[in-house]
Order: sequence, then structure tokens, then C-alpha cells
Amino acid sequence: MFEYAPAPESRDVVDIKPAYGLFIDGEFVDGSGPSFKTVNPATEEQLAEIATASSDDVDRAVRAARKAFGVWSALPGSERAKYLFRIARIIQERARELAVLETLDNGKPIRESRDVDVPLVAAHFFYYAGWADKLGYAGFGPDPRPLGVAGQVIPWNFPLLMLAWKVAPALATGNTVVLKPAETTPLTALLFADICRQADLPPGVVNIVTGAGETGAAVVAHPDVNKVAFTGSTEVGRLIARAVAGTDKKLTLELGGKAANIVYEDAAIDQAVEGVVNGIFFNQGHVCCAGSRLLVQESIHDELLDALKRRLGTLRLGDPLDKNTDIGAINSAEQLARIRELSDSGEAEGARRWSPACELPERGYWFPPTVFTGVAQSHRVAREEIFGPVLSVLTFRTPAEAVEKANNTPYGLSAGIWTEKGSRILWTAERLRAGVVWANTFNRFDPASPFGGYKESGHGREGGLHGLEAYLDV
Ligand code: TXE
Repeated sequence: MFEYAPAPESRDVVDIKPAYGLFIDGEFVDGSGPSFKTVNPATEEQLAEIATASSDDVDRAVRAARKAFGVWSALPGSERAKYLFRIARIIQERARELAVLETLDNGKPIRESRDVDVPLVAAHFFYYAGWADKLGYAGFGPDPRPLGVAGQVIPWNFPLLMLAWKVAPALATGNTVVLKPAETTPLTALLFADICRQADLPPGVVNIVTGAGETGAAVVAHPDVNKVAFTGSTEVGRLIARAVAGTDKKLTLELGGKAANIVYEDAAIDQAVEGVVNGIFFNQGHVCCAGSRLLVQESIHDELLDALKRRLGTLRLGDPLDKNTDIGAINSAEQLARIRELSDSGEAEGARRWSPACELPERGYWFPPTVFTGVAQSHRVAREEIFGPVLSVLTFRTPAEAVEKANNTPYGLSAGIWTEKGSRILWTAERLRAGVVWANTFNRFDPASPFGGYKESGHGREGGLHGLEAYLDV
């Protein structure tokens, strides 16, 4: 029998201060709103007090960014590239610190923050550093111009990675930034502020304002912000679209999803099971492109479900700092309540609920990996984004039915296809209304490839060349 030996990462590699201010014009300053606390969702222990930026503080940050824009946008691209390369290298040097801090504040397994989040963050800065002196060759004409001050509001599921997706292309193109991290996960953005200082980035090029939705709304509404970039709920995305309507602000929105992961009967079952598990249980399912609807061909339903359940029985849920952990904590009490409410609706509407035997820690916010079978398209668990470790299983008989069911959602962010037949991949992919379609893999990201949705999943693209365009007048 296999003996379980815990392998905890040391939390001593991070130096968490008891209280943090806002980062404006290259300095940490007090916020004038009431401070709030950020907690470790795995233990509910307080990590730090965080300042709230009032609209006056946001105004100070935007003015600092405006002043810095003059200097930053006038630098030759090769100079801006040097700063971005420097930031990327410091991220690599401080990778362990960033990963541990991300795991403490967010609840995600250290294996993911160490092996996925932080390396991708560095990769985004390297990638966009490479573009900074080549914008004239990017296909947008000889002299594309930066927009000015970018107001960026990000969520809590990939705090540092969402920052990188937004900050790296903004800086490479000569814009300056006022960024508001999510209220439950501000710590890595504040550590990033320290990295900007270490890289000698000119003051005001990056400003970080912490706080809740009101602070985000103040960033979006500020008249001297030229570009708004948001990742979060569809509901808040709509509010932001309304706030920006009628202004000349450029807008990108990256919102929710309800992706179908389609498994055809000729798929390699073991590989598909791994893809389904990674698709929905990676980052506790707090992933906008999560494969939350499994569409399995009827003829292999029982075989696939048996294999899936066996695999789920081997996943370890627990201490996110333990290098063996597969499933960490839910990010907040609010998110846990949302997951519970939607899961209860699944049972009430007649779907069958299953979870592997697993003990949940007494403190903290936890939810077991959960599978719903016998799900109808009308059930809430098939229609609404749960944003948790909950998989809804539906079946199909023909490829046409698979496509119809996959597209039967107001969202259109991503999808997955599992089959050994190349022609079937192409046939299916060209009929799916989704911004990203993965074939025989899932949740793969690359800074060179554009990411974004159709329909209620938002508009605009981040990543790759398209990510540059979002920050330029072309
Ligand atoms: O999102 P919010 P929440 C989905 C997911 C989740 C649900 C709610 O389904 O269960 O949204 O999560 C800031 N003006 N996604 O409540 O509120 C807020 O402070 C400007 C999918 O956390 O959208 C935070 O920084 N900003 C998603 C950010 O918006 C406002 C990721 C996101 O919070 C604001 C997160 C306002 N009026 C949740 N109100 C994805 N696409 O990946 C709030 N904010």
C-alpha cells in the first residue's frame, strides 16, 4: 500500500506585512477608504489588512498614470522592452515567493501556482517584451499609437496571471496602467508593485488600487481613462459596458463560460478522462474556460463514467501548500455559497449527484469534486456557470447532436473535442461557437495565442497579436 507523506512548501519564503497601502506613482501610500482583510481560504486565518482606494485615490492614481504616459510612450520600444524583460526575469527569480503567496491568498494547490500560474506570468512578460520594439511590423501600419491610461479590473481565480494578461501588453504598447485586483486576492498584485520598483520602472507607469467593486467602478468611470479591460462576471461586465457606452473608451471584456467537453466513442478513454478531470477540477473549477459540461457519446457513457469515478477517487483534496494536493480550497465563503446553491438545485431538479469519499478539512472553504449525471439541458447545472469543482454530464448520439448541445448556451468561450479522427475534430470545431477549441487536450495556454469569447462570454481578445491591438489605435 502506498503511504501518504505530506510535502508542505514552506510559507516562510514570503514576508507578509500586517497591512498594505495602495501603489501610486511608485510609492505605497495610505488609502482613504476603510481597510479590509484578506484571508487564507484554506484556514480562514487573516493574512493582512488591505487599503481601500476611494474615488479620490483612484483620481490620484489616474493622474500619476497620465503624467507617466508622456514619458513612457515617448521611450523607444527597445527601452520599454528592457523594462519588461527585467520584470520577467525578476518574476522568475522570485517565482517561489510569488507561488506561495498566490496559494496562500487564493487557495489553489501550490503545484498549480508553481508549475502553471507563475511560469505563464513570466512567459507573458517575455512574449510582450519581444513585441515592444516591433510594433511597426505587427501588421497595424507603420506607426500604431498607444491609447493612454488603461484601467484594468481583474478577478480572483488567477490573480497574478490575469494581471500579466493585462499589464504586459499595455506596457509593451506604451500605455500606462491603473489596475484593481479582486478584493479576496490582492497580495500578489502588491508584490508585483514591489517587483516594478525593483525593476526601476518609472513611477506612475503601473499603479495598483485595492478595494471592492466601488473602487473598480471608479476606475472604469474615470474620465481620463482611455481603455477599460475587465475580466469577471457577466453581470459586472454588463454594468461596465453600460458605464463605458457613449464615451470614447476602448473596451475589452472577458466574462463567464459553460464549456462543453465533447467525448466521442472512438476517443482514447484514459486520455479523455485525464482531459475531463483537468478541464473541470484544475483550480477547483474557478476557470472561465472550464470544461463544466461533459458531453459524452451514449455508447461509452457507462465506461467513461466508471473510469472517471475511479480517477476522481485518487485525487487529493487538502492543504494547498502540500505539493501532493490536487484540489485546494474554494476562494471565498461567497463563492462556496454560490457553488452549494447551484449544486443543490441540480439535485432538486432531478440530476444524480456523486462525489468520491473524501474528508473535508474543518476550517476553511471546501467543496468536494462533484459529478452530476442524468442532467437535462434545462437544468441550472447545465446552463449556469458554477465556477467550482462540479461537472455536469450530458449525452449525445450523433455528432450533430453534440454540436447542437455544445452551442446551446448563452456563453461561447471554449470547448474540447476528444476523438482519434482528425476529420471529426475539424468538422466539430468549425461548427462550435467558442473562442478556443482544444482537441485531445484542455486548458492549454500560450501567450502567443489569442483568448476570448463569443456571445455573453465577452468581446475582444487577449494574448498574441490581438492582445496588442486591444491597446493600440491602429
Ligand atoms: O465576480 P465580479 P465575483 C464569475 C463566476 C463567479 C461570479 C461571481 O461565475 O461565480 O462571476 O464572482 C470587480 N465595477 N466569474 O463576484 O463581481 C471586483 O471587485 C467595476 C468569472 O467575484 O465580477 C473584482 O475585482 N468592477 C470570471 C472583479 O470585478 C467591479 C472570474 C470581478 O468580480 C464592479 C470571476 C463594478 N460595478 C468571476 N463590481 C472569469 N471570467 O474568469 C465588482 N467589480
